[in-house]
Amino acid sequence: MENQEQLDKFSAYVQQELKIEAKDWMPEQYRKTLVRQMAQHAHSEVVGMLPEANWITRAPTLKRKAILLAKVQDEGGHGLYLYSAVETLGVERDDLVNDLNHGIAKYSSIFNYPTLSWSDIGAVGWLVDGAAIVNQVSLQRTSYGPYSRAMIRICKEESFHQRQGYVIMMKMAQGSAEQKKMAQDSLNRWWWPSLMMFGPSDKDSTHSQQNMAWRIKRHSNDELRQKFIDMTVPQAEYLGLTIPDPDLKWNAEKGQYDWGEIDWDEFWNVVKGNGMCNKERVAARKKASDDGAWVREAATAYANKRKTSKVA
Ligand code: BYC
Repeated sequence: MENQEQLDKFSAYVQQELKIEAKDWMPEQYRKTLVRQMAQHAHSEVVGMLPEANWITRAPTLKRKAILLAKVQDEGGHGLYLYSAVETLGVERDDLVNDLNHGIAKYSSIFNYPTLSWSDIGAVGWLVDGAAIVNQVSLQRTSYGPYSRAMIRICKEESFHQRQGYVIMMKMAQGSAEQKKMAQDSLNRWWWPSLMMFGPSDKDSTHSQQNMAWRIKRHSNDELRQKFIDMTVPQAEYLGLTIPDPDLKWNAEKGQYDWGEIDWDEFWNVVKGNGMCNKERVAARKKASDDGAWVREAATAYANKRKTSKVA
């Protein structure tokens, strides 16, 4: 049973920038929304491995291959920290993964777009990891301790990911005319989906208000999106590439960029499962799980055998 006194005490506690830990009392709705967001986040890390893994065998040099392998492996690790952090809220990781494998769970819309060329790997690192960092730096100050600590570690690795993507983009943008064209094409295709990663505009965001009050979210979707744009436009200029937004211009009065309208129909279409790669991504996760069933069975059989022999 939750009473107003408990809820007020909880709110006052998070307002003091104190962290909620796994065994602390929390409103049921706080727990539920954290499970929702953290599970979606964990799934995003795991599904996010797929578009990049697509290029491991085709990386242009051995060095690039080693770097990409390390990055993709890091994303798997991020998924593991996050699944562990969600489990502190009393849910089973198997159930969360099961929801993902059956297409019930949400994950970031961005991973439903295909990686068509090597420069897409640059664009993913630069823009997708760049957007993820802006969001996750803010989440380092989230009120739930295990999530906050996972974010601190993840952000360190994301910085390397963003940098490796930008280095690929530099190489492509300074390469032959054909390579520069590829880099521009990647920017054209990844720019708007990257802006969509921050979620619906504040007026359409269902969870923001309550989650900001509970300090789960520290900045609104639109604030973070603006921050990402202001940070990334000069980086595109340095590369000599053009952001595909005719309405983009510096607003000296506000000290930030003005920019065009996001295609929200496209966003919701992808979120609802009708993006270019939604079905392919879920099928790939399901196949990985089915292919790995024998490993889980063998590990369980071995654990049972050890238990029996110990008892004996
Ligand atoms: N895609 O009320 P709102 C990475 C949903 S991976 C899909 O604003 P909230 C990487 C939202 O879930 C990093 N769905 O929600 C990995 C909600 O639906 P439900 C991924 C979206 O939670 C590999 C509804 O729309 N980062 O870096 O307050 C390789 C209403 O939205 C999206 C995270 O997961 C979306 N983009 O705010 C490379 C960050 N946006 O649940 C890179 C953690 C919204 O009511 N998550 N929806 O059915 C968050 O910070 C927040 O959940 C969001 C949304 C800002 C994304």
